[in-house]
Amino acid sequence: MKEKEIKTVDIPAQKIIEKAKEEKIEIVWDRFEAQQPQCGFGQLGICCRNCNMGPCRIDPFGDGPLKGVCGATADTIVARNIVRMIAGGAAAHSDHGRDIVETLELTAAGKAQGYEIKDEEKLRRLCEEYKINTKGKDKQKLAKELASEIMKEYGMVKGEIQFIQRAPEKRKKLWKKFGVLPRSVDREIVETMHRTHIGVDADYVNILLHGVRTALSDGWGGSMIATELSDVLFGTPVPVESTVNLGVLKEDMVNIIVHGHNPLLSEMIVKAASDKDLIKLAQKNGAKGINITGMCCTGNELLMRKGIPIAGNFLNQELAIITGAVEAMIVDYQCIMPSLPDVAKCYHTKIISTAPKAKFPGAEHIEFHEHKAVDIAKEIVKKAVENFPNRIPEKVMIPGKPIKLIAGFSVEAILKALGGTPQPLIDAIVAGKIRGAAGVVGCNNPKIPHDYGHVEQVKELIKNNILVVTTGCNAIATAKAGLMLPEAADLAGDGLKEICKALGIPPVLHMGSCVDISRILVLLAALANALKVDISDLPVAGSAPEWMSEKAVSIGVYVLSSGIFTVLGTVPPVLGSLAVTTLLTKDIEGVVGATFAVEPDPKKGAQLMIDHIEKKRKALGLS
Ligand code: SF4
Ligand code: MSK
Repeated sequence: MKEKEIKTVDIPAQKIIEKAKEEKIEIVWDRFEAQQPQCGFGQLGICCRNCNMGPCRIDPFGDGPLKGVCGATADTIVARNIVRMIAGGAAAHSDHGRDIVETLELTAAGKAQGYEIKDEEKLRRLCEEYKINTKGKDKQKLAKELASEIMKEYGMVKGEIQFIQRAPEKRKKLWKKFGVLPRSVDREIVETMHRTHIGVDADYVNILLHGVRTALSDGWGGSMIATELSDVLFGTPVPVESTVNLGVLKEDMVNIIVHGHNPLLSEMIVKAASDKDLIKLAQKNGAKGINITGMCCTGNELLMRKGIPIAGNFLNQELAIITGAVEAMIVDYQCIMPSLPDVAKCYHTKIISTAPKAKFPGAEHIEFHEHKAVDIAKEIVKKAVENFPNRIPEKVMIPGKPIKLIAGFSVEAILKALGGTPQPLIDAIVAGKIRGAAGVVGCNNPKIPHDYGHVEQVKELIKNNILVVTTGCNAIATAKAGLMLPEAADLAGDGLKEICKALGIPPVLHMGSCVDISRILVLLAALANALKVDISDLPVAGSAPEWMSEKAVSIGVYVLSSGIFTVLGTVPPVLGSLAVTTLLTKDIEGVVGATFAVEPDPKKGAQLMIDHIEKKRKALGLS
């Protein structure tokens, strides 16, 4: 098929890839090609660098060594490697969450410039969950107490993390039975690093069970904290219209792209961009104004709450610079290619890093601090505005027109669209108009044509009357393909089409950034609780057609461990151990009630999800 042979199905991106070729700019696909053939030991997960007697590698054909110097087998090595990936991903999400908690604390103390508590109702609801007495207390006092309670979740000394209580009773009992209830966020990550040290845990089942516990501390812990407290600070998303693709850049404006994952600075950048003096300066410099756009999940955060247009997902980041129209790309952390400053050198674009924990050689660093967030944001926007006259008009190419979309489907917004309860959704599922729901999420990966896996799989699902909820790079990919418009219901099967038209919603609902997969967990827990069943009984499935990051590994494992069958579009590095592969794709069903499947073909992957959903419907006695 033609799509499989090209680098991307994103048409504006194709034009910029051509431009990169003409201008001899090295981009991600060139480096991917230069890496071929990639290391077979690494692909199978059977190399170990956990101590200096190594590195060791296991011969997958059985002709060479079957054990590392210490005696570790392929099973041990593969299990250790994959849980270290989980720990990396859980750490990234959860540390992001911790940054939000700290800002909430500073906001409560009046020490965070420009921040306020936007969603007091959610703040009060969360306080009640944490058993904080809310009577007679103002939002400042409550925010202080909540931040202090939530901060304890990171290194708690007793009990389990609070949000785990949101899961259905059956699920909690199961997690307890298998000893995987997460005790605190940091503890599980630290214990993963301990267990995988030379000479500690060598039992692959025991190691993987701890991987489950670590991933749960992310999904029902760090990520959920990041989502909930971002809503408290910046507002809970409601449906909002916007636009997407590289065409959101404007030829006559100062273009600023905010990229990464954390909304703390980018929210302030949006504020700073409406500063009258900065707009005047932009006009003085020959631009009509200042155009803020997003990239990856920082983009998703701003899109969800403010309707800020989004320029693209993970594999669009270098291409955005190659348009020649970007005055500054402001980055925080996660999924930021270290190649950006090299690409930017060929244009006038400034790459500005802002997080003390994420610096990039060749980028300018302007450190972000909450106590003078607005001042810093203005300083950064000013740099971009002053850079506009340096733009080289002959190098500018904005490829095509943006696509419209509707985003902003928080759990609260979905329930509101349904009239306040999940019952209409349940009724539609029971009646068979909607066969079930699928969460399709995750990154881009040059191993798969950019966006092809996402778009084809989602189209196939909605065609078969499966409602799709999405976050992260899948959300951006499907939006670019026009699937986030109510009109896209015409591509859905008759039942889903009827429901979408009645509610005026698209068949693909944008639920936010990567940490917002926690919203999907909350929604599923609400559905399972309403039906008095476990999440694993619901006609739902998950998928990550183009995943690449460690965060995606953690997500995959907490989604699976929450009882959701999950299809992966790229192969995780576990095939070097038959035991680990069998456990993850088969035997784990007996533990968490779900398995992983690996299917690079997105349509076949969709079929696996559809079959699973139909199996679950049958088990529930639905037609
Ligand atoms: Fe080799 Fe064992 Fe050291 Fe790993 S921990 S590098 S397998 S000796
Ligand atoms: S941005 S983690 S590439 S989804 Fe959240 Fe996209 Fe994956 Fe990053």
